[in-house]
Amino acid sequence: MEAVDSGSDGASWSQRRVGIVYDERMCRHHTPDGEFHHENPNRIRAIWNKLQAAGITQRCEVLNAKEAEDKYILSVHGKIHVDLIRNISSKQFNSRRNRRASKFNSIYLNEGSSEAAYLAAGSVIEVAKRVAKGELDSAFAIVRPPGHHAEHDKAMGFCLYNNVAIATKFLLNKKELGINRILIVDWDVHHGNGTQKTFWKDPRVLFFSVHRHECGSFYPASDEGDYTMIGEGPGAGYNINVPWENGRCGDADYLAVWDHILIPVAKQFNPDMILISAGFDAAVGDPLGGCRVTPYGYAMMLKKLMDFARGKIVLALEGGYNLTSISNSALACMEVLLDDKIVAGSTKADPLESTWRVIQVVCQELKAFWSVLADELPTKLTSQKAPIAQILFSSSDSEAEVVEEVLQDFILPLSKTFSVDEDHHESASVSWRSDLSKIDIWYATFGSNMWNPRFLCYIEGGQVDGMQKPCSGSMDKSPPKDILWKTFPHQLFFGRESTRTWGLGGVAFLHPESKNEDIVHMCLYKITLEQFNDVLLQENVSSYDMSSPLFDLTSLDCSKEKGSIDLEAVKNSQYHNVVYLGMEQDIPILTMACNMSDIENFKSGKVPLCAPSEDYANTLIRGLVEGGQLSEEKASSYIRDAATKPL
Ligand code: X5A
Ligand code: ZN
Repeated sequence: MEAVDSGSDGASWSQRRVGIVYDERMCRHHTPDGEFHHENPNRIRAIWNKLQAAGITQRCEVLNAKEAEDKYILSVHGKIHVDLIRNISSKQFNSRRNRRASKFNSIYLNEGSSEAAYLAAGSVIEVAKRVAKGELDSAFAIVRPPGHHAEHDKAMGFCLYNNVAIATKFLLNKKELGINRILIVDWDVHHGNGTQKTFWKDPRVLFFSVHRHECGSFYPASDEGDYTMIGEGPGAGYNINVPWENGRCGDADYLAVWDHILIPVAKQFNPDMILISAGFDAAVGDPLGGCRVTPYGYAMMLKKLMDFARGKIVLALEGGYNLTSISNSALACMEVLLDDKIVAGSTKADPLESTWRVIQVVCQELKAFWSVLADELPTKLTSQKAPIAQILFSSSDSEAEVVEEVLQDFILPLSKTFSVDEDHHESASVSWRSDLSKIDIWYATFGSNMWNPRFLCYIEGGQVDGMQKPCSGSMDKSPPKDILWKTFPHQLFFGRESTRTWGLGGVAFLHPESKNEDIVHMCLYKITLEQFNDVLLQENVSSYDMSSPLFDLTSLDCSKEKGSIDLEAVKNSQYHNVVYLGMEQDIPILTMACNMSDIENFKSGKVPLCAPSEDYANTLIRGLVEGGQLSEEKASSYIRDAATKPL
């Protein structure tokens, strides 16, 4: 576990106004007989205590819980249901309570239940209102009983009133708040059936739920949670279910769903506010969930949502039954809201195979409503077999490489994520793509990318002959606008013993400094600076999250001036040094090389020079031949020379 500092400078206004609501009265809802129940008062106590011990509550605006007014509850629930919940706790109901509770599915009731239910709903309303008004930037409501299973006239699944649905209706009905589009993200491990029903035909509310489904056998065990349930009438397309086929899902699976479904759709939907049904029962260690999300995973999921609605986010607790897991997860989320730091603790790098399948069917189902989902997922992703972890820790990898890849996957992305300038927080993370998409550059390649089909994987995604794993592709999948070849006075050489993409054998490197006697053949692709960023990320096998670009206009100027620029965010990777090679048709030529200290490491033998594997060499030769640059024979000797010439 490693903490990564935000890098935000203390001088700027770094203190975000984050609200938090907790009230001991919500602990008075418990089983009438004192029997153990997973949904018990210690859940919110544990979270509250953890946040206090971590110094979080002291930095937040702590609000007292408020009971919701009936009129707000009635916007979601029927009168009969409200009457029942209101009266269930009074003395004369004593004997009837158990009978009443037993009529519901997974519900218990005692004399404290009504008050707790009103406080839970009222607390979410209260913080949502303050965030909507801008009195708070964001907030977390530590409430129970949970809400997302509760339907119009039905308590179920430990839920009495649907807290999040009630607060959502409240915001929409208070026109003066100016909240017209709300995104509800339900990451509780169970399907949010009650919330789905409430907004089934309502296009003002985009309901997104990711949950264990298992063909409708996991609680609440119906086909309502299936991906085919997309809403109806004007609400068609505004209900998105991501149904896991099994448990075992972890950070990589959730983040893949975020990257390929939720975040693109959120961009298109452009919510005025986000409410999160924040159950933590998908957390690793949960007794009911069976999933493996870590605090780091929750932090990343939340962080990615902060780019929308100007950060107006309200989290409301739903499920989550391992006291330690929910406390640590909640803490990680609070740290994201406070924008200060994040803790890397994830170990699984790749989504399950079934996850790609689910992502694909969801996109299929909804692409007619959300054009951003229409892009085909790279087909190879859907048949992905080899988890990165296997390759990561295979015996052929040097220890340094393992350490470096772990660094790239878990530490580096964070340090970058949190160095976004406070004042430019929203604009920087949302608009860099469209800015950089207007600028063309030549990306000069000297390795396997000289073979066009291989380079296209970086744009379109996928995998070609010889590659051990598929690429994710660029966000903008338009092909290069032009391709041309040039030679430059730099040395090509081969180093390292193996790589993730090509397996055993050295890969191509470029000496960053030019020397007259050297010559390297390069294939230049005219792509946008936005695409170049996506290529950079893939070249450097990092899971840096791109909330800001790796290489922006300032970097471009800097590289022109200095000849090259070393990228901090991917500094432990192999092609971190962007080298400027001059202009061509008024467009800058950029390539990716190592830096001089890497050259020293190669010279000293600290990192081995190593001839390319046959497969890899053949890919380069193929590129040179198909590109019309060299005959097969000349190409082979060109590669052979490069592999044997000393540095
Ligand atoms: C809110 C929540 C779970 C109900 C499970 C019933 N409910 N077996 O997590
Ligand atoms: Zn749940």
